Amino acid sequence: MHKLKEVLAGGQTAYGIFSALKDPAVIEILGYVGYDYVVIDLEHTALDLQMMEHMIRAAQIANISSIVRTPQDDYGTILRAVESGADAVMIPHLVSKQQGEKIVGMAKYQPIGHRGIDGSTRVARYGGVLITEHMKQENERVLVIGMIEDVEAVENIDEIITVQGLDLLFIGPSDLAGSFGLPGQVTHPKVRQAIQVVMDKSNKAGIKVGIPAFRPSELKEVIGMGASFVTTPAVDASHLTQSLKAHLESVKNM
Ligand code: 3PY
Ligand code: MG
Repeated sequence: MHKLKEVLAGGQTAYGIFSALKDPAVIEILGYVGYDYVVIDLEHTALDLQMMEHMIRAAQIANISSIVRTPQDDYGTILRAVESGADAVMIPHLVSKQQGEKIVGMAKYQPIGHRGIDGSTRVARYGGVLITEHMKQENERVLVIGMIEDVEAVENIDEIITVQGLDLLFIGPSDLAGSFGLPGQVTHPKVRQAIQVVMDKSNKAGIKVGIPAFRPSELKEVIGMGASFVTTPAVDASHLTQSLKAHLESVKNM
């Protein structure tokens, strides 16, 4: 069982981070410092699929679960992420039950979905495992995570949480705030209230929810709201920028 699944199954909070830095060494560092999972981001970066595969390989070496956030709900990226060995796929802008069924169908083999069958992929050990065994293992291993980050998704949450095979949800506060016409105001009461509704309904349905904690001060709050997995700091690239900026300022002021 990979680390994210194990931590969540144990009822503990899983700690992760979005990686925008496009480098397998960063993934190894994140694993070695003790993160449970990393989100390898294909939505907001120019990362190519071959480097994505090296980053997944690095995650396996450093015992950290790999989630690939795809640019959209497309078959080509979802399939190639799981075939490269991603432990989970995270699909942005999930807004309906129908779309949820579509993404589960792409990421999971039958009888849950209709993932394309090929036994020669990296995750199938390049043809080294029995295809039926491989399909069974993959349906146990791969997690499908839908992102809730639109007002429409909040409105449709009762239906979305009924999708069979949708394992987890992850809230995107930045886009959600934007969707409310409140860009940048992730802690606005309207946004916070919508997040609370999504968390309450999802948790009641047995679907655990993740969310970024943009500031360390938000961490306790989002866990109190019902989050089971968090990204903190939210993104490796922003963290590097801020810590280097603070360092440079402090040495210049010595
Ligand atoms: C968002 O906040 O919109 C995200 O996608 C995750 O940070
Ligand atoms: Mg987003």
